[in-house]
Amino acid sequence: MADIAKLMSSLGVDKKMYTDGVLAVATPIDGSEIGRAAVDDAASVEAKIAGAQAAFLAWRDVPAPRRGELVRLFGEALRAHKDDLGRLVSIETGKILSEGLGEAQEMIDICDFAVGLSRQLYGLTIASERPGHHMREAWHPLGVVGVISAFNFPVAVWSWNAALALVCGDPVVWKPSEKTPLTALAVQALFKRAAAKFGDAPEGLSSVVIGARKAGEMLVDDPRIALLSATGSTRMGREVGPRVAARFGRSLLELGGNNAGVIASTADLDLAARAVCFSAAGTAGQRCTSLRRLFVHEKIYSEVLSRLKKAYASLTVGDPLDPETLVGPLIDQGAFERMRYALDRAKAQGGKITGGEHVGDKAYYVRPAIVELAEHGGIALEETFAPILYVFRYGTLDEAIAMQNAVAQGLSSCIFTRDVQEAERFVSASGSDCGIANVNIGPSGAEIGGAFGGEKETGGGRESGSDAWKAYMRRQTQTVNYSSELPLAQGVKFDA
Ligand code: UN1
Repeated sequence: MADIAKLMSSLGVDKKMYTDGVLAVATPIDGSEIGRAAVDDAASVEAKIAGAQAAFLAWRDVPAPRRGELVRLFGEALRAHKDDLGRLVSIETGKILSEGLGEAQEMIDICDFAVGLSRQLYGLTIASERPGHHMREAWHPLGVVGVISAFNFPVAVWSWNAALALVCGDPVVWKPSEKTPLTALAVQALFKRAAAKFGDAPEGLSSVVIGARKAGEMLVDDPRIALLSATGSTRMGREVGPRVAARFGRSLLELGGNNAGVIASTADLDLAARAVCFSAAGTAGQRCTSLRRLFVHEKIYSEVLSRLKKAYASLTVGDPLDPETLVGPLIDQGAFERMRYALDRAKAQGGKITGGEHVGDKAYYVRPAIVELAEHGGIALEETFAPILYVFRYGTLDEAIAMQNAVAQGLSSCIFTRDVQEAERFVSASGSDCGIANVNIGPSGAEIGGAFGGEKETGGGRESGSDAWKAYMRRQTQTVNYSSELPLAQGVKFDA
């Protein structure tokens, strides 16, 4: 693809890095090869971890607002190259151009957030029970952060981690998905430019390791990786979590989702149908926040289904770089086969399937599928990374909430209603059990300002906004005695 050489050169990537290696990279647009990335061997992963650790020793003493300046410069580089990076994301992942650009924008947003944060890494002051003492809580840099990211948000999820980690004083070693190394190399090149502008950023502050499982395992097992942030399947998290815990490292897991929506009888059906289309069919169902299960009130079930089927029929499936396209290809053959498998199982469960066909004969384009199921169970309880929407009827809101919560995952959720009681009930303590609960918007497409992540098998981690930064720092409780007495806490006497 001629485009690639131009994009990579404008983004500043050395040609050798992506043409001379052994890792073949294909675009899901037509399956053609777009690069051969150089792969890190064990010695080079080791060198990058050691480099990051050395960088940590210097970076932790740089004042946080100054660290923020580096992230500001990086955000500027992203702004200047948003179009090229967004296009590269589309080519490497198959998401439509508008979403590729959105991903680059999400990186810019988190950089802005982190720059402000660099002056707000606040701790508490705490009242001491002892005279002449004060207590406070300080947040210190934690150490090297390892990031393992997935193909579907190949660069934004890294940036959520990296922007926060860098202002918190932590270097980052990044292992991107083997399916999307080119965007990682491009982002690393942009970071290098920002670091050069910054002037005295230590070498090793940000590095990328390209490779298979072994490279990821080295990050998981290395005690110098103070925090391992991993995004991917629950199966991956089940391995990573205990291994990091075994060395008492910290992990931040963002794993599977099986996100649901409830359409109540009072909902604005037009708005709900549009939101469902974006969150279930958009990104070809390959967001961890994609809508996968829909509970529709029985009174409006037929109306909603006919609207959805009509809207689905008009979705343009095709080349993600074409501005008319709304649904690009699945990432690869494996994804396509998993979709087929899920639809076969749904059929065996008595599901009524609309859509889901293979479109064209090159690559893995599919029509998004709607599957009407009578019973909530079986394949609908599993996350299939494809545009399949399972639809169910419900009678009472309690019933809908119970079904929506009756899966192993707990990432995102939503309700469509104009009834304030229903909306509040859904987001209450006994409502949705997910990390994200929305009213009158779909479960996907979160802004960076909130904490992102979920409960249960989603892994419990929180990234991005709010106080997610605390995971990247160590908390220190300090008690300072500024008197000449030595009173002991809890009134203990010990007169030696
Ligand atoms: C992911 O799919 O791993 O909320 C991240 C969203 C995006 C991030 C998705 N902002 O859909």
